[in-house]
Parts: sequence; C-alpha cells; structure tokens
Amino acid sequence: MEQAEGKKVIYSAIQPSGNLTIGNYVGAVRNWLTLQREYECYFAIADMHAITVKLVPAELRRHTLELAALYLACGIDPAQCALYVQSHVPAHAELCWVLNTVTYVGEASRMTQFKDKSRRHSDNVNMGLMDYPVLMAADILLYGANYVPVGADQKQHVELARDLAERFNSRYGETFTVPEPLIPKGGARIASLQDPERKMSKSDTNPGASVFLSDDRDTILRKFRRAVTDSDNRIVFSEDKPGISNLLSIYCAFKGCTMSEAEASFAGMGYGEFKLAVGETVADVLAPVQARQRELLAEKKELAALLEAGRERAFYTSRKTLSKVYRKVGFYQG
Ligand code: ATP
Ligand code: LTN
Repeated sequence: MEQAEGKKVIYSAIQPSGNLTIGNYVGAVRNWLTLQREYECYFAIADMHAITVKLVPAELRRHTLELAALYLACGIDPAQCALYVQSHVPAHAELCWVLNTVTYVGEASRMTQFKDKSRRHSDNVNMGLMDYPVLMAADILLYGANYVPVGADQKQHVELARDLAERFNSRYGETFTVPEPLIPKGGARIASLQDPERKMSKSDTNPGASVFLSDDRDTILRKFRRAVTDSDNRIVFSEDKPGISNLLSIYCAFKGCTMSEAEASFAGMGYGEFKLAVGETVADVLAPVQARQRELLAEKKELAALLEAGRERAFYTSRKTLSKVYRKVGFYQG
C-alpha cells in the first residue's frame, strides 16, 4: 500500500454471509472504486459480524474468499487500499469490549437492524446480534476513519459510532476521529424484486427476491421477468409504484443514466419488454466482473498473500489506536 500521509481515511466492510447482491454492488462496493485514489482506504471482510446469525462454517470460509475475489474483480486495488479479513486483526474484538462500556443497553436495543434481525432469527437472539453495531464502531474508530461509505440501511449504525466516539472523547479525552456516513445518491437502497417494500438482501430466503453477482445471464433475466410490478402499465418513477420504481432505479444505477432519461427511453413500452431491458443491462455489466472473479479464485495462493499484506497494514494501524485507548482508560501497560 502506498504511503498516505495527510490523506483522509475511509473505512467500510461487507459481511461474507452469502453471495453478494446487486444491492451490495451498487450500494457499496462500486462506490469504493472512486474513493480509493483520493483517500487512505481500509476495506474489510466482516466475518466476525457474519457469525451473529447461524451460518455453515465451511460456507463462511468459502464466502470469505469469494468476497475477497469479488472486491478485486470489481476493481478494488490492493496496492492502494488495505483489503483484509476482520478476524485476522484482534484489535477489533478488543476495542469492541472497551466500547461496550460506553454503550447503553437502551441505545443498542433500539437499533432498527437489531429489532429486525431479532424478529427474523427469533430462535437465536444472541448477545452478538445486539453488540453488532458496537463491533462496527470499533472497526471504524480503530482506523481513524473520516468517512464510512455504506448503503442507507447502515446509516443508523454509523451514527451510533459517532455517538460512541464523542462519548469516549468527552469521558477520557480526545482519542477518536468522529466519522461521517457517505450514502450514495443513486442505488442507496435497492429493493427486493418480490417485495419492493423490503430491501434486497443476500440472506433473503425467497430465491427470486435477490439478484446475485454470481447469477448467470439466464437466471438474471428470469428473476427480472418475474419481478413484482403492478397493473397500470406506465413506466414512471412514483411512490405508489414501488416495483416499477425499483426496476427503474436499478436500470439507472447500471446504465449510468438519470431517472428522466430512463423514463423517456421506456415511454410507451410494455412491462415485459421493460423488464427484459433492465435484466440485460444488469447481465451485461456483471459478465466481466464474474469472469475476473473466477480467474482470481483459481489463484488461491495469490489471494491469500494479498489478504496477508492487508492484515499487516491493518494490524499496525489498529494496534496504535488500541494502545492509546488502553492508556486513556487507565490499563496498566508497564
Ligand atoms: P445480510 O442479508 O446478510 O444482512 P446484506 O445484503 O444486508 O446482508 P450487508 O453485508 O449487511 O448486506 O451490507 C453490505 C453493504 O451493502 C452495506 O454498505 C449495505 O448498506 C449495502 N447494502 C446492502 N443491501 C443493500 C441494498 N439493497 N441496496 C443498497 N445497498 C445495500
Ligand atoms: N454492518 C455492515 C458491515 C460492516 C461495516 C463495518 C460497514 C461491518 N463493519 C464498518 C462499514 C463500516 C453492513 O454493511 N451490514
């Protein structure tokens, strides 16, 4: 990684909890590409967050490598950023413990994602699920991140990280940089193709709801063909047409056009033809990314070496912050 004196810091991560969706792609990874040139960037694979819900261990391992390959296939450049696996850097869990002591149970239990996941995984409402945003705050604060690029669903968590940073600073003296979320203008919230009121999610159990970056062309076209719409046959962006509006947003995000350009190009077209055009646009953009990911996954040793280089870089920065925190809270350090 290049020396990055004086550059502002960016931190983001994705959980290896399944195959990435086009929501993760346009809401997260794709926006990181333009940032990596200007900022000192840390991009992690949040495997410690992922185990807050039940996963098959072998699949977690596979998804971790696949996610690393996908970051690279999308254009994340390991020469410019630290790309690493969260569990390889122990300071995350260590800072999380300290931050737990400045987090109120009330504020953690009010987080939308905690309430949502507690409902969806009612047989496994574990402490980790509630601690999830505190671990996320530890991720961000360890690297002195100024900005955290995430989809709209994670804004509340970044706000908690801000609150914890400010609370710690006022209790123990200036220690942490207070981070700000960076939410993309287009594609910040891609909805499910089957229930456009809900966000598209990689762990959705309805197979038609999410389009995965690993889907082949036929699967992508089939999912778009079956996407939920409405019965009035007008292709316009409007609050009372969530299905059509979602498809239009996806089209704009993949085509790189504005909403009015998209509406103009589909004026008078039937829903069937429209859905095919959206599916084809998505499939065309994903094809080269998928091919590159396959090549990278065939070179496991090189992938492991890249992750090791990222770990070293993250280890060094995170240790410096953690020592400072330990000193501030009064841990005896000899
Ligand atoms: P899970 O289903 O396992 O909770 P997820 O699909 O919600 O996962 P995360 O790992 O939680 O994905 O999120 C990774 C990044 O992708 C975050 O920045 C998040 O804001 C963004 N993201 C997730 N889903 C969407 C979506 N539907 N639209 C836009 N951005 C999204
Ligand atoms: N919870 C995040 C993933 C994540 C993250 C982070 C994002 C873990 N740690 C730190 C930004 C900064 C999510 O996107 N679901």
